[in-house]
Amino acid sequence: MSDLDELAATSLAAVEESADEKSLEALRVRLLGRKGVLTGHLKNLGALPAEQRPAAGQQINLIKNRLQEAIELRRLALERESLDSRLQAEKIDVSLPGRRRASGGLHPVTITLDRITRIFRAAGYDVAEGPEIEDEYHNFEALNIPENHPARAMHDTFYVEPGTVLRTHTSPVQVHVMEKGEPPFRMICPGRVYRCDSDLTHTPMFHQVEGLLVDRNVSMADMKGTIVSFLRAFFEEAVDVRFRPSYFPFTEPSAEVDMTCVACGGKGCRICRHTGWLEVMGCGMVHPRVLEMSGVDTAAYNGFAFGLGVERLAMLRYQVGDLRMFFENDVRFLGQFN
Ligand code: 2NL
Repeated sequence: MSDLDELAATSLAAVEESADEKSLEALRVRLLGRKGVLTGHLKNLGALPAEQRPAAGQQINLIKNRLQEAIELRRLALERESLDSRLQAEKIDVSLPGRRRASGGLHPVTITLDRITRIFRAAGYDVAEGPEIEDEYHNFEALNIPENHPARAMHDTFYVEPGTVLRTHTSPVQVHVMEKGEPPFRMICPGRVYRCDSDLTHTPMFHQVEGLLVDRNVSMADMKGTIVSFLRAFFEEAVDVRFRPSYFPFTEPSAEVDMTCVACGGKGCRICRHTGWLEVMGCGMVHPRVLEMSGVDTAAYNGFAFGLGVERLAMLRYQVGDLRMFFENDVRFLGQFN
């Protein structure tokens, strides 16, 4: 009888100590299974003296029932524990904010192109585009750039094949428009242009916007007013503008356009090389030969044109000191413009 009491005590302790459902089940089989310890005791009842059998049988059955109950309770507890720890491990905080996908943005050159385009559209200009590969006629001849002009030299122009070039300016687009249409023309031509030139301040590809206005009785004053208004709109400042005589084969007269240095306000600094002025574009009255070659009646019409470098204007507006920043595509640089 005391053997049975001890068996009950150690078995109950083992049930309480079993750490998981698998070892608890192994323990159950060992104690209560068909070949288990308790079953063994029941089978051995016959070996006891007849007067001891009922009490012993009763006690074995009592222990069996208590163990069964304890095992079931322990099983439920372990089940609950493992469910709790799974729930804990798989817990998600549905109130956390979502992970945002970093959004891209426009390149500063694109932003600047859009800005220039918007200003001229508002003034009634059309936007024209054309191919980056051109024939020499449209890139040079039609713009009054003769065969032996320095701009034609191999070192400035990328030749695709003899007679075919990567456009060195967007003027050929304007030539195409004039060839096809009838005046008046009011257009800007934005786009990539190519020059075989590469150093600190020149890249083999850059962006240009050229403008052309052809109508009756167009004057230098119209050109100056247009350019001054554009620069003030673009820089959002009451900048001063001056026109310096210059030379382009496709305009006569021609001028370089300077404006108040945006960095020092005209006082003189490193950016404007202590002149107070920045050169920002070129312009002129369209050479009559250029109009004639494209089929415009020069007895009735004349016009003005201008050309500007987009990267240069972007550098001045955003105070970027190095042209190469626009072409390295470092996202830490690009990300600052949106
Ligand atoms: C500059 C100077 C200029 C033009 C471009 C032009 C176009 C036609 C006819 C006449 Cl179709 N002229 N374009 C005129 C004057 C100057 O660009 O320094 N650009 C960066």
